Order: sequence, then structure tokens, then C-alpha cells
Amino acid sequence: MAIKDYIRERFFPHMWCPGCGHGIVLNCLLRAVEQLGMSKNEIVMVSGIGCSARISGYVDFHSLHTLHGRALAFATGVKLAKPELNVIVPMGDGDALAIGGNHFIHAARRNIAMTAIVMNNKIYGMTGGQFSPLTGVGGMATTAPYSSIDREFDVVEMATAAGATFVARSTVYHAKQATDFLKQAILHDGFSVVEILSQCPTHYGRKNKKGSAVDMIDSYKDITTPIGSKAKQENPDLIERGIFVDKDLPEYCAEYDLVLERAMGGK
Ligand SMILES: Cc1ncc(C[n+]2csc(CCOP(=O)(O)OP(=O)(O)O)c2C)c(N)n1
Ligand code: SF4
Repeated sequence: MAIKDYIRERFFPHMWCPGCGHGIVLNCLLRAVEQLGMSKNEIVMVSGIGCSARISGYVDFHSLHTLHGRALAFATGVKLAKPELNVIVPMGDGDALAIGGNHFIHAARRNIAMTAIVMNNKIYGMTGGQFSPLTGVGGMATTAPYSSIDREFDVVEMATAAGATFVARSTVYHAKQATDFLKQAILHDGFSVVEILSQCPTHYGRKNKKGSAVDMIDSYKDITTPIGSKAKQENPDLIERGIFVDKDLPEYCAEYDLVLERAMGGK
């Protein structure tokens, strides 16, 4: 299948601002699915609310556009009912880790097979630039006009500590790498998390004087480095890119089937 066969052309042009990173995430995801040779019918995309969450309207998979922060809860129900389907859950940083933070850690703990994509633009884009748990100390937002005093989560550390069995990070500048991580995450039989740094020039960029969208994309080259690089030792502020966790542990739906078997007396 060609990439265009995976999209719903009738919903274009998309709603994202010019220069928003979320379109590059969509591009990476479509390429990942196309390279894996997946059929549209074997994929379910479940999203919450946010600019990032709007991605589910543009893909011609089975799709559910649900409630802000609750995508993983809906996705868990879908996966338990239809474990043979591939479930992909794209979320903004607010969707995933503010209102949805509790669902995130428990989905990771259960190791239910689905791919959580955290499109991290460090802000609530859709609602006008309020600070999120990823904005970090010193970040400017409409709700932090004198700068935020909240420390930020590290998505990778949080996912790892909560038990996710595949955890990776890339950026929209590193689109080929992001595509590769998405492919591996989709194939992984467990809860996989791919954090993709994605710029919001309209709110985060303007408020934090980050320049144009192109400047913001370019900056991902300078503020990130491969895991364990020499540059990281010299500059601990650099954000690492790569695969942090990749391990096999019992998957939740398979374990649930065993419970059903026990409940039915081993039949
Ligand atoms: C229960 C509930 N609370 C709040 C909102 C308002 N709301 C919609 S999107 C959003 C945050 C969006 O930020 P993020 O998830 O980071 O995604 P982005 O728009 O930046 O891609 C909020 C607070 C809502 N729709 N539902
Ligand atoms: S407000 Fe920000 S996150 Fe939302 S579409 Fe515009 S640039 Fe993208």
C-alpha cells in the first residue's frame, strides 16, 4: 500500500498551524506502518483531546477520538476485547502525563501491548499555551507569565520506572530515527512508549522566544545526543535519543487469557 492509502484525504487540509511538529509525527507513523506492510484493518488508533490527538482523524485506521487524558483507558478496553489488533495511542504531553498521568503509569505497569506516542511540545497547544508537566522550571506559558516553578517529568524515566518494556525517544528533526523507533514499538509485544519532541511554534515557541518553526526543529539537533555519547558526559543538559528499554515480559492480554482458562477449570 502507498502512504496516501493510509490517510483520510477528505479531512485535509489538517488543522495544525504552519510549522507545527505534529504533522511530521503523522508522516513518521504512516511511513512506519507502510514499511511494516500493515493493513489498515489491523490497526486501531485511540486518541484523547489536543492538537496531537487530532492525528486520529487523519489516518484511515479504525479510530476512536475519546476524552482528554483517557485514551489509554479506552485503548485498554479495545485491546482486551480484540487482542489481535495493533493499538496505537498518540498523546500530547498534557494528555499523557497531566490529566492522563495515572492511566499512563498503570498501562505501563500492566505491560499491555500497545504503542503510546508522546508528542512532547512542552505545552498545552490546543487550549492556548498553558504550562504542562513537561514545560519545566523557567518555561513561559499563559498560566505562568512570570515563568514556571514546576519541575518537569522525564517521560523516559517515568515510563521505565512504571514498567514499560519498550521505551525510546527521538525528535521530529530525526524523522528517520523516529520512524524506525515507531516500527520497533509497533512490533514489540508489550507496552511501548515512544517520546517524540515536536515543536509548537504558536504557543511554546512564541512565549519562550524560540524563533521560527525551522529554528525550533533545528534546535533538536543541538539539544539532543545519542544515548551514552561523549557529548552527554561533557554536557549533562543534553537530552538523550535512542532506545532505553527493550525487554520481554509477560504481556497483559496473554496473561488474562490464562486467568480465563483457570476460571473455566483449565478448559
Ligand atoms: C476533561 C478535560 N479537561 C480539559 C480539557 C481541555 N483541554 C483540551 S486539550 C488540552 C491540553 C492539550 O495539550 P496536550 O495534551 O499537551 O496536546 P497539544 O495540544 O499540545 O498537542 C486541554 C487542557 C478537556 N478537553 N477535557
Ligand atoms: S497550537 Fe501548537 S501544537 Fe497546536 S497545532 Fe498550533 S503549533 Fe501545533
